[in-house]
Amino acid sequence: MKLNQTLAALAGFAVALQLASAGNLTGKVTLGGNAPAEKEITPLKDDATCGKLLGGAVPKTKFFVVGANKELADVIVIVKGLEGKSTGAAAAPAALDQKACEYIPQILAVQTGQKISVKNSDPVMHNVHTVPTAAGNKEENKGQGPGAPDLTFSIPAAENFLKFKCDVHPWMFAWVTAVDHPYFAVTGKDGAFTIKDVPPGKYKVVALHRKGAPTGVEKEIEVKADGATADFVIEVK
Ligand SMILES: [Cu+2]
Repeated sequence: MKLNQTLAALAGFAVALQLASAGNLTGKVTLGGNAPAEKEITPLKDDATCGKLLGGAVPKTKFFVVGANKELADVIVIVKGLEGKSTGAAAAPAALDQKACEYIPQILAVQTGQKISVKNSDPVMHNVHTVPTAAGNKEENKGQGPGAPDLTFSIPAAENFLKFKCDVHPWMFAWVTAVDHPYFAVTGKDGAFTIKDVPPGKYKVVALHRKGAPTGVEKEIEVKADGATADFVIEVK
């Protein structure tokens, strides 16, 4: 075996070893306290074109998506201390849709540099206007008429809850968190999350909710080959 082949084989072996010892971080996020009642989005309901797309549904804010046992969706859980390991440039694009004049989903997390494909499913004009606050991320504003091709965005620098809005419909928002590595997840309606293949080690993990404390709730964990668990409670102010 030539030296290059030997080195390649060794490198492959090292990757396999690392993956073999990496573990999944799983857990559940619940809400502490009672969420305030969601508000009806009256301008959407009353809008001549968008209102018709609702099919009679009453549009409401979705600030707290809470289950019967306080399971909290739309919480972004991030392992800290792994910055600089983004594989976003090679990752599959994330998707945002504009449907019945709302963003779906309204809470999204991506890697830095990952493509975000934004669709317009409506027979109306939208514009996708990003309003970043972190250095290194620039404001963009692109119109998207009915049937127009998907728009592509990407966020170069890590930022929590970067606002995507539509200037035509002032109630339309999505909040996109960009993380500088792949070790994060967004909780589902069951409040659960899984972060796969975290390299073994001790970490701080933060759970962020858009209406919670900006610094989130932190826990210290140790990931071993059989993984780790961490549950969080997000308190309502
Ligand atoms: Cu719009």
